[in-house]
Amino acid sequence: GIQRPAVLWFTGLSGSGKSTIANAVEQLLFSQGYHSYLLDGDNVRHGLNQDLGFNDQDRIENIRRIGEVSKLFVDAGLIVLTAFISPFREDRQLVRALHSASEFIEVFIDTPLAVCERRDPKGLYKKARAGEIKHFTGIDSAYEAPEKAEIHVDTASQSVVECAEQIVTYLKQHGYL
Ligand code: GGZ
Repeated sequence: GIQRPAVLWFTGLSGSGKSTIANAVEQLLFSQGYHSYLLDGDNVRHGLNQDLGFNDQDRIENIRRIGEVSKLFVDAGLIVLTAFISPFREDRQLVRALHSASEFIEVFIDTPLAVCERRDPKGLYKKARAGEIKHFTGIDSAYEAPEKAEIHVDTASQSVVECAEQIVTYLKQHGYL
């Protein structure tokens, strides 16, 4: 169908569900005939940004490059989804400023640290607690939660599919779809 291009900029802790929910949104969009593209760790941190790690400077550069790439994909006419922790408010603000106002939709995947740590799907929190991983977000590196995200997703009260539907509903109500 006809779509107004934009970026859905997911932010949240490791294990919060960003990638899972972004994938579910992509499936909904695809099944309704819309064209989207998902940028995540698999296709960005392993390629374009493989020179970057997790200290503050590298995270800042990671987000800066992803912001620029998201702009290119929006210019190409797509609904772009990005699934990165993007822990620093200032960096998200810089990406927002790169896009025109209605093109940038911040999506806060609000899952408390305690829940992410209990899930610990890759065992990374355990390693971070043991000091085997340094600068881990939420443990010894900051996560600055958004104060005015366009979409606030409460993962405790909704299933993955309901979270995805909340986001697609927002896009429809605001004239993107
Ligand atoms: C946070 C880390 C770290 C550290 C490796 N801190 O749960 P995951 O595994 O799949 O998602 C995390 C991912 C975070 O990369 P991002 O590019 O999203 O981060 S940022 O936006 O801050 O640049 C986690 C893994 O990489 N990982 N080390 N120290 N997450």
